[in-house]
Amino acid sequence: MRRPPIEQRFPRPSLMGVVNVTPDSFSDGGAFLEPAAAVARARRLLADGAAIVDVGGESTRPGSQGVPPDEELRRVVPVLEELAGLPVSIDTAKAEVARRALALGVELVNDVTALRGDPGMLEVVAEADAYVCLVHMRGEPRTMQDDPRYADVVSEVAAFLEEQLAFAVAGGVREDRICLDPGIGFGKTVEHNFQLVRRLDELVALGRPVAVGFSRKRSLGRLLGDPGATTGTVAASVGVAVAAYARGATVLRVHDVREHAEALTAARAVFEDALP
Ligand code: HH2
Repeated sequence: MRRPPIEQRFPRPSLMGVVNVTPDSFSDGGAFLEPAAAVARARRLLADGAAIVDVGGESTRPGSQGVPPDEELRRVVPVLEELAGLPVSIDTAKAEVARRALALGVELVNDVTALRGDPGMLEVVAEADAYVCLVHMRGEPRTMQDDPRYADVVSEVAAFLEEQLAFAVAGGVREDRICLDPGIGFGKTVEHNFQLVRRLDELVALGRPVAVGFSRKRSLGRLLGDPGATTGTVAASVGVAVAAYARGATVLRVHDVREHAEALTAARAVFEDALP
């Protein structure tokens, strides 16, 4: 089966709904660890308007230690089996997990290490002709929030994503399978995160669709005045998603799909004269 270019598969704006099959994700850890709960969540998010649901079996929250491949597989495989035939992506940095997921019909690999985490990942993605999301992360989850510094966060993230895009294409991934993501919260301060959305046009200029995942992240809670916040509100998430869309984002990775779908339908009617 030949896939259409990613721009066709995900028109602007498209929603990626988050399904964390983990005990410890930062905003919903443990809520969907049972396969039946995760499957029900995924179906709900698709019914609410998600273009795809992103199933993940390992938390990448700041401080997270990671899990071995067999534990990650044990969490996600029963969920992917139940969701066969529906639009699903796999949130993993492990080639073995991606391979199993693609064999079960997943169409996109969402790799927060942008193909650097596992030397086998590039080949797995290329061979399956899968869509792939390349995400910027400074360091690794265990340490990434230890005083992150950049001379200019936007140009450094852009240079990194351009390099990983070239690496993927050189390794046999078609360019029109690839989207790029600045990795909100992955080794960034509150100011870095907002600057990346403010200057998102500099990432859009790389010529690939841009995904943004700001949903419920702690920078939103901190922005609203709680210096110890570990999550952000749904309303703040929706606000930043609309702003990211206005700055050129194509895919918004979110936990609360219905609220984002309503807000983005209204925003799109303004920006693109797109009445349903
Ligand atoms: N953020 C998280 C996980 N995967 N993928 C992309 N492309 N972009 C992101 O910003 C992104 C991501 C972290 O959020 P979440 O999955 O809700 O939490 P956890 O990693 O704790 O499971």
